[in-house]
Amino acid sequence: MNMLQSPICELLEIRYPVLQGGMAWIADGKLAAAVSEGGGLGIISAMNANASWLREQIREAKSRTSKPFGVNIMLMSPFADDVAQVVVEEQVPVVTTGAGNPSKYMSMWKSAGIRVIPVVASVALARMMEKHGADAVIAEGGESGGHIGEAATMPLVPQVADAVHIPVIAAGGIGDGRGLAAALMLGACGVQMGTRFLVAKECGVHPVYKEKVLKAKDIDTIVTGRRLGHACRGLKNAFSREYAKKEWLPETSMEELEAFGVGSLRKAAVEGNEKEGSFLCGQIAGLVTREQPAAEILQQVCEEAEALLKGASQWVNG
Ligand code: TUI
Repeated sequence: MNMLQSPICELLEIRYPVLQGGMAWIADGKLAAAVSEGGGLGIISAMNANASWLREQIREAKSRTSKPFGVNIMLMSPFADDVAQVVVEEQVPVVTTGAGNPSKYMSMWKSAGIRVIPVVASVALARMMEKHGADAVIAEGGESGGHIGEAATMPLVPQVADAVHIPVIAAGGIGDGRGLAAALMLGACGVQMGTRFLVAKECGVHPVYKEKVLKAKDIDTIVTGRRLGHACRGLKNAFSREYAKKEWLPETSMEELEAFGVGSLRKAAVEGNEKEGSFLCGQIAGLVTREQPAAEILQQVCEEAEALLKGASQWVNG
């Protein structure tokens, strides 16, 4: 049988060229192991947690799978230095980073034999990461959930692909085989999906969160946080609407805005608090309508992409 082939499959020792996004408060050792067992690359989100929580989750993943998995390090975390050390001690095969510039950790990770794949939201950072020895980059467009940059996926991916010689993985607005096939056409070697895996059976996020993503329509997300310099995309609800209203009022101080957001990710993912929670997810939520095992998601997305790519010659005459 024909199969999708991509340089990142060899680089990461995975069957399908699909990574699971590192979702704060959501992507734990259990989800990561399920995605890796299914043939993709599962990723544990180190988010704002401390070293001992991360170590526990890494061990949980190792107990559930012998396949490679990764850890996503959110560089704005107060524990970034600590968790950067834990991935070395635990010999995690792959590290992805987000929300910043990981240059200061690169040589430590590379000499530990870790494959390093920073998330970039610009060509400039992609170039810098290649120079620092990154094995690949994830070019993430503003259709993504969570913290986002300025460019959308469609223009970002080909520009990053032209700028670097290392493999590029596309992220943002990708949730099915069409998105994967399109990403390959844009010059990517694979994709990262968050929102689609958020509703995986093995994902332990609060059921209210899953339900909200499954019910979301195309224009149900909103971007907040631009004034503080960390734009974040999530579902429209009482929390995000209130934030959006407060955000640009002259009487709202930066401190007040910061304080308003504190704890909101946990309230959504752990408590399922519909009013006060921040339900981060991508614009592709409108396309995500069914809870499925992670392995089934991977197989379906890749089979769909294979069929589309095989049929693509229909557009060429002669
Ligand atoms: O990081 C993400 N998504 C996230 S992180 C997160 S937790 C959070 N909590 C509070 C405030 C903000 C976030 C929720 N979702 N995606 C990867 C990503 N990285 N998207 C965009 C970037 C990015 C943006 C600018 C990476 C680097 C960058 O510039 C770095 C520099 O210094 O040049």
